[in-house]
Amino acid sequence: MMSWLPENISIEGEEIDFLFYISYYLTVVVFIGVAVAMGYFIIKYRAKPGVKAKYTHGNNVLEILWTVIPTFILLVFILMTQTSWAKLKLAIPQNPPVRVEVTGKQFNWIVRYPGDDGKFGTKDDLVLDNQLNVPVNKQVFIALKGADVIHSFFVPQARMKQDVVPGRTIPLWFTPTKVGKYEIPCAELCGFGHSGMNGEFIVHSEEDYAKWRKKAWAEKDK
Ligand SMILES: [Cu+2]
Repeated sequence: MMSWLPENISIEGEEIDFLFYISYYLTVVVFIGVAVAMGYFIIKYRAKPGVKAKYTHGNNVLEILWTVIPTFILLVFILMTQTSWAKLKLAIPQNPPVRVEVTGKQFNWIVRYPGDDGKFGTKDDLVLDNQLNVPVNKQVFIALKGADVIHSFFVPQARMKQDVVPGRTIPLWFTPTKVGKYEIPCAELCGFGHSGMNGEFIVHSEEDYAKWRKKAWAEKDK
């Protein structure tokens, strides 16, 4: 399928792309159909000398049709989207291999990694500004928190976007499949520094991830 989006780099993103493209192409078809029909009627029924326009009170059959058809399409979309929604938003993985805590704060993403004990809030936690390091092909679970106002955590390539709300911890999870460096722009206007609020999402190979962990914790203990 022709792609207009940057390459997807997550397993879960494939489903989202699929849904996106269905609604996108359907919209394109309807848009072209409407534009062509409108052009045709504009020319066909243009003002002609001696021809008076017919006044119409409406057409019940048409009214019902253009209510029922879009309703039907919308219902099909809801049903199709529902499985993905339920999977991503309700079936939260219980034992994800990678866990991090990301806090949106004017105007940074504060990333907290648990140390080898796997627990947050202990002495061996590592805290980095604007840098989320993960290994490739592993489920990544992010607990999203907000320190001040509403932000939105966005990794366009992974097709993941989630509002960050102060006072709440919101789960987000996905499985990156491609090694590389990507961006985490804030996608919710959050103040004067919003445009510069941008983190790095770094997907390492398994080997590089182990190396990164070793180095990062060694530097932290210095
Ligand atoms: Cu922002």
